This record gives sequence, C-alpha cells and structure tokens, in this order.
Amino acid sequence: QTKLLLTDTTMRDAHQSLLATRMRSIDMIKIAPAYASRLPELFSVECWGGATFDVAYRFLQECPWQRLRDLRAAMPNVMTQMLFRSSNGVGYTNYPDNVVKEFVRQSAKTGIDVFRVFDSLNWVEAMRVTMDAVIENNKVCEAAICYTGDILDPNRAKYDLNYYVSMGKKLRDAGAHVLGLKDMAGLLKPAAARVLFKALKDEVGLPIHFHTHDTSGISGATILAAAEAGVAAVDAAMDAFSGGTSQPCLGSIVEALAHTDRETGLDISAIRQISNYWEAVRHQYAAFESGLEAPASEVYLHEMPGGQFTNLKAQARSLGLEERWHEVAQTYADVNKMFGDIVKVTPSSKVVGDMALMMVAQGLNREQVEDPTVEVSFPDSVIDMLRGNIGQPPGGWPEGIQRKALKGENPITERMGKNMPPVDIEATRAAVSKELLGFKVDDEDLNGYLMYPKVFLDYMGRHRIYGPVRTLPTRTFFYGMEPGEEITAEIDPGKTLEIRLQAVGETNEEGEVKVFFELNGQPRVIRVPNRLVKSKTAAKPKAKEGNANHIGAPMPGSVATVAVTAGQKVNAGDLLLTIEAMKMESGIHADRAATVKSVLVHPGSQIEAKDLLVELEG
Ligand code: PYR
Repeated sequence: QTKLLLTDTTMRDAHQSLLATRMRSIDMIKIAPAYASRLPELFSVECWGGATFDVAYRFLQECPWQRLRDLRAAMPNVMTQMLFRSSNGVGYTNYPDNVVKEFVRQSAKTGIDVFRVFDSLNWVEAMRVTMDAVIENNKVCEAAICYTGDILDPNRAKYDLNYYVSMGKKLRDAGAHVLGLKDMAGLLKPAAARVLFKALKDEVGLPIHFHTHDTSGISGATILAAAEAGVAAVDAAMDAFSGGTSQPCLGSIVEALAHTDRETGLDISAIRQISNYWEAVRHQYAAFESGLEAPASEVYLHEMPGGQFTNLKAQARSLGLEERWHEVAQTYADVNKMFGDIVKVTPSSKVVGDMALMMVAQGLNREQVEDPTVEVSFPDSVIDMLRGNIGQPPGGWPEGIQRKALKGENPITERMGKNMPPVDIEATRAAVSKELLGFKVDDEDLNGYLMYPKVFLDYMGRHRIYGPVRTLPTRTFFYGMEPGEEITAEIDPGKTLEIRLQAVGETNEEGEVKVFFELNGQPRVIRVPNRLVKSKTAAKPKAKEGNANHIGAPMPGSVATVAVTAGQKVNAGDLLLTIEAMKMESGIHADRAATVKSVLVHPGSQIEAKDLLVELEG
C-alpha cells in the first residue's frame, strides 16, 4: 500500500455545504501561501467550480476568474481542482457543446489542474464532451460516478454493484485518468465501501478518488474502510470547516492513519495551524450558518446532498414549513421514488426539492400527484427535467408522471447539447462589449457571460459603481463599519487605502446620509442613500393567505423578469414573472384565467417571502 492522498475541500465544497457558498476570495488567498509552503503533499486543493462560480458574481461582487488566478499564483506547487457539471457547466441548465468546451479551455488556462466531472443523472453520454475537452487541454480528467442508494440493500437493485462497476468501465473507456466516487449525500457505509472499492479497483483499474459528506456522522469510518480497500485519494475539509453536511475532518483522518500502511505523510502541525486560521474565518460568516446541529441518520431516508440540505431547509423556512421539516424530508424521499429513483445532485436534486416543497406546501401526497384525474401544477424545473432537458436517468423516466407533467408534449431522449446550435463566440463578445458601452470583454468575462448572461451583466453594472470591493475585509463587506473603525484595503497590487469612518450624519428628506471619513489621513465626506430608511418606508404589502387574487413571493430573493402588465388577460399556466432565489431562477404562473390588476414589482426588486408581487382580478 502507498500513502493515502488527500484533497482539501475547504475552499469549495466545505463552505458550499456549511455557509451557503459565501466564502470570499480574500479569505482564501491569504492562507493559500501556507498551503504552498506547508502542505505541498496534498493531492489537490478543491477551490473552484460547483456553486462558487455564480455565487461569486451574484452575492460577493467578485470575479470568480480573478479568484482562480490569485489562488494559482499563491499556490504554484499545489494542484487546483474544480467541480464541473458536464453539460450543465457550472450552471443549472444544459449549454451548447461549444460553450462547455470553451469554459473548460478557459478554466484550464486560468489555472485548474484537476477537473472532477459528473452528470446529475450519471448519464455518461452527457459527460463525454467535457471529458474530451479536459483531456485535449492536457489536464487531469477525474470522471465521477455519483453514488446513491446502498449496494448491500437487496431492495435497491437499481443501484447495485454491477451498476457502478459498469459505469466505471464506461468512464475508463471514455478516457478518464482518475475515477471519482462522488458520494454527495454521504450514503456510502463502511461495509459497502469495502465491497464497492474492491470491485472498482479490480474491474476498472483506475486510481480512485473518494468524496463524501459527514451528514450521518459516520463518514470517518467509511473513509478508513475506503483507505483499507485501496482508494488512491479521499476528500476532507480542514478541521474547522469539517463535519456535518461538509466533508469529514482532515486532521483526524491524518491522525487515524498515522503509523499505518496508508499514512498520509501530511504535517499535522501545519494542518492545525491552517485550521486555526479557518476557525477565525468561519466566525465572520456566522450569519450564513444554518446547518445541522447533530449527525442525522435521516440522511439515509431522504438522500439529500450535503450542499442542498441547508439550502432546502432555508427554502422551507421561507415558506413557513420549517416546523414540518421531517415531512419535507419524507416527501423528498417519496418524490425520488415517483421520479423512478434517481441520482440526486445539482441540478436533479434541486428538482426533487422543488417538487417536495410544493407538495408539502399544497398538502399533496404522491398518490394524488400521480393520479391522472387530480389537477397538479408542476414546478417548471420538474417539467423541464421530465422533458429530458437535463438528461436521461438509467431506465428512462416513469411514463405516468412524465405524461401528466408534459400534458401530451413529446419528451426528448437524445442529449440536449447534440441539437443545440453552437453559440457564435465572437458575435457574442461584440454584443456584450456593446451592451457594456465598449468595455473590452476578455475571454474570462466572455465565459462568465456565456454561463450566466444576466448575472454577469448585473455584476458588471455594480462593479462599475463600487469598484473592487473584493479587497474589503469580510466583516466590513457583510456588516459595514462602526464609527471610529479603521480598515485597510488593497485596491491594486501595492496600492493600499487606509479608511477610517468618523461619523454618519442625520438622514435628510431624500433619505440620504452624509458619511464623514478619512482616506489615507485626508478628511472626506460623501452622501449616500440610507438603505435602512429606504427599506422601512418601502415595506411591501404582503399577499393575503387564502386570497386567490394575490400572487405572493414563495421565498426571499429578487425579481428577474416580469412577463405581464396591468390590464393584461392571462390563462392558467401563463408566466407572470420569474424570480431568482436559492441559486435558481423559477417562474411564477397564473393558476387560472384572470386579468392582471396590478404588478407591484419590477426586474431587480428585492423581495421577501409572501411579498405581494402581482394582483389578479376576474
Ligand atoms: C455542485 O454541483 O455544486 C455540487 O456540489 C454537487
């Protein structure tokens, strides 16, 4: 046996799974040199991809490419790793093949060494374009099998040992350098791990990289079983960011394997020192903690991915369903069965979650949803998935529910990307540049736009006003400054600003305040809108419960588009508006024929749960 290799996930999956993906670049870049000097034996540092890409633009006002460039420069001797959703890129929908290839090329160029590639339904056909692109760019292609079910459970024959071995062989034949086993919910148990990894090792023959989550509290035991069974590498998070819905504890794994034949060779004092840094960082993000207070064996019932758990819980809370969480969990399991028992990971997990929340909110059970005589208004994401737009699960979609949701429309069974026309990259660059008033759109920006057009343009708009806020200290970025407080921010390499807040004046009639501060010792004053006052005077009316004319916000977020105007007639199913919340854009539709009486929001409006969005009449 050789040393067990470790990937540190702190900069990607750990904060995605514990803190709603909110970790800022500055907190990563500060510690990156310590990884380079003290832990160069790590297999890799997972620091990019997954949800971090859009959250950076959307919520942190940062360019994700700059994060990658800065990390690359600070850790030139450590492999960087990203998570890539195959034809869904780092988004939630299928993209044309040339967009996927272009994104891989740019990620490789900016600084990714290892691409962990997966498909949310384990559909190998959907992974090939990405895998080929990674290989063409001379980077490490780690193709991952997503693990679900329990190979030792005879009642779960769909995902038996043979299923995983045969998928592993397909990925090997497609050119994978490393076989990933992505246990995104943390379902693999120690005894099953021994059987699974032995079979994959013997029959596929690729080095295996194991990823799991500690929601159940037992993943450390599974890691040790995997190490005994001969996996080459495992994922773990630095101690302060480990456990619960995150990865198992890196320092403890290193200690547990000391003086064994899988000794990791990592310096435990370096791990402790780096983890102490992460501990202080985590405190600054307390507002985003919404996690699991104790290990939960319920994960074997619902099978929610670690990265989804806290999001879904927050969504349930915003719908007033927090008290009924265990019902949501049971319904999530029922929906999975109704969809034919599928792999649940971004984006398929989001679809199962949307359906489960809708059923609990509306008091519907699986029998009623499947009954062709009961009218059900399916969430858009469900209709889209059953159309075949995010791919094909093993054995296809169950016909009954598919027919009902699609109302007679024919689903597709081919890979969506196959029939999507390529995007004209240079014409898009020119159009984006024009939209941004002549701004020179480089390849990184262009790839940001191609993944998330609206999110990118909104980010650029804010960036133009506020500048590089990524360099502000995290506490200041999220919570602002106190009078008397002094901070330092480096706006360009070597150009540092000392900012001292002196006082904030009274709010004038326009709702503005004067802010007195010192900039590098020079007194300054500016007037800014007082957002607190504004939000008080602009408190929005709420949708009245039980009033069918009131269309309220299902969750907090922002309005993305408005599709109707006052006076317009709408039919049941017509789109009224789309909202952006919890990583996804979702449509809100009329549930009957009516006339729009008034529209109370516009694109960009910030909304709270139950805010009145549209009023209908007739
Ligand atoms: C992601 O796609 O973001 C996951 O963590 C699975």
